[in-house]
Amino acid sequence: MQQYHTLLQHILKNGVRKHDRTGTGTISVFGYQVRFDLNDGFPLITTKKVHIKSIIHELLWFLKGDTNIQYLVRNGVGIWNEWPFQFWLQNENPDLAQTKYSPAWKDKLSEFVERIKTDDDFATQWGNLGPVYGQQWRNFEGVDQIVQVVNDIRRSPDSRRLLVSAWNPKEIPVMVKSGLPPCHALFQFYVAEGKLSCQLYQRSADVFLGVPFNIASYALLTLMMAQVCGLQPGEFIHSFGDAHLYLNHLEQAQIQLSRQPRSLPQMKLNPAVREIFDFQYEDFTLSDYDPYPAIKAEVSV
Ligand code: UFP
Repeated sequence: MQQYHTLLQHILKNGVRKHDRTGTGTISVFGYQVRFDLNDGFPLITTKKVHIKSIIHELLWFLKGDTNIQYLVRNGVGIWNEWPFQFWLQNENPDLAQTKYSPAWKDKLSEFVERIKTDDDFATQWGNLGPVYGQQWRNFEGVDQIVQVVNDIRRSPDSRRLLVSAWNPKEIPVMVKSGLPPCHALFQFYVAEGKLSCQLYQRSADVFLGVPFNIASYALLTLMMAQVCGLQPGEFIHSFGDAHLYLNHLEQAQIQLSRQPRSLPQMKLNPAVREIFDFQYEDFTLSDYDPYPAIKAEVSV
């Protein structure tokens, strides 16, 4: 994962100070590209521990076309909780919403998550993130882009039109209200010499916290798509718009850079799965993952 370390170094060296929506402040570069050959191993960062379970469940959740966090919380995945929680809290207790990460705020978050898990009506009302990734992938104004792209890869592998867009300009205002407009906005597949590659355009990237997840997620999607299309995996190419380090992640980035990357783990998919929507959590096996310990950092919401 030298490529990821080079990106961290590039931002530390060349990033310019930039204000941002969250108020935290960043150093940022515009435009960068990283390539991973999926035959070299599974590109999961080794210089800190990354929670692969969340990545797998989130990807299955996108593929289901689901936009309600209930599936995620029932599977112990909390990565999307803060957005609907803050939205709910602004209705419920606006003062507490201002005290993010205080003990009382954290208690309330646990209570919220528990209610989402157990109370279907509450989850329907407050757990939905709006028309985010899952919906755009499976129902972009009535178009199931995943079904379409699988069919297109199978029938016309040489096509230069193998794209999926989560960026739906008409629905951006609705997404802003309850969650985030897509960060990983657009991806394209490419077939050559029997191998499937994927390139992602990510408009905005929290390089310390978000990007290790984003790399693993799209690498996994590429492996899954390759298998169900009868192809070998090729490369995952990650193209960035605003690639930034939040100012409260700089020390963590230095700690990570002081660690020497280890050899990459292997990701095995159950070879019996032949359709993209048939994958279950149990169909994925990660082996030889020997990361350094996790590094704590606050997420800017
Ligand atoms: N972010 C990521 N990857 C993701 C995701 C969010 O890096 O998958 F959902 C980060 C990027 C940015 C923030 O720091 O979340 C989104 O803020 P904005 O919409 O202002 O770009």
